[in-house]
Amino acid sequence: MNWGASTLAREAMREFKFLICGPHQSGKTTFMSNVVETFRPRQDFPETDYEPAQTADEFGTTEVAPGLKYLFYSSPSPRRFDFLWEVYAENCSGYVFIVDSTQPETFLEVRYALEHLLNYRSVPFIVAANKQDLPDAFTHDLIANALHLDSSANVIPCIAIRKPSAQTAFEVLLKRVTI
Ligand SMILES: Nc1nc2c(ncn2[C@@H]2O[C@H](COP(=O)(O)OP(=O)(O)O)[C@@H](O)[C@H]2O)c(=O)[nH]1
Ligand SMILES: [Mg+2]
Repeated sequence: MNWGASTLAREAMREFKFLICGPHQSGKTTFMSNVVETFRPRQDFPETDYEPAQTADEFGTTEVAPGLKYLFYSSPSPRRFDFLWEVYAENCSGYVFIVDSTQPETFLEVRYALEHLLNYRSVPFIVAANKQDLPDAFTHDLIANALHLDSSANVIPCIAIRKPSAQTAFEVLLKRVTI
């Protein structure tokens, strides 16, 4: 085996990691599956007592061009997972926080994850104010306020069930990342 050649091949491939974080049912799976090429759904453990929502989440990849790849990891946002965020945040180029805009009781959870992650490692981020198609959705401005963000520029109205909407939100993040 030619170890030197395989190391060179790895170096030639530039990979950028993105973390998708948000409360249970906020739309992480939907968002990720609409922005990636290959999607590996969450592996559940039917033989154990694990509740599906408590297992590690999905992984996805997109090969943008030969030699350029995006990797996507997703993690639930309750505080008990903060050890996971830090693992995923390592070498991460950007964060996507998904908020269910119809669930104000989850905004505090998102605010904690956002502050914790940015404090741990400050990289470009967006908040996808998801489910804007539903009549009781809070506006992205109100969500920016609830998350104590100085400006609503990073809070993108989103309907993740519509592929172009998820992709547009992700492109806003990509523009802020140095690739
Ligand atoms: N109406 C609406 N439903 C959505 C949207 N995004 C996700 N959902 C639904 O919300 C539920 C939870 O989404 P999912 O992606 O599984 O959330 P996760 O737990 O964060 O991975 C599913 O039934 C989705 O179809 C959206 O933009 N609008
Ligand atoms: Mg999911």
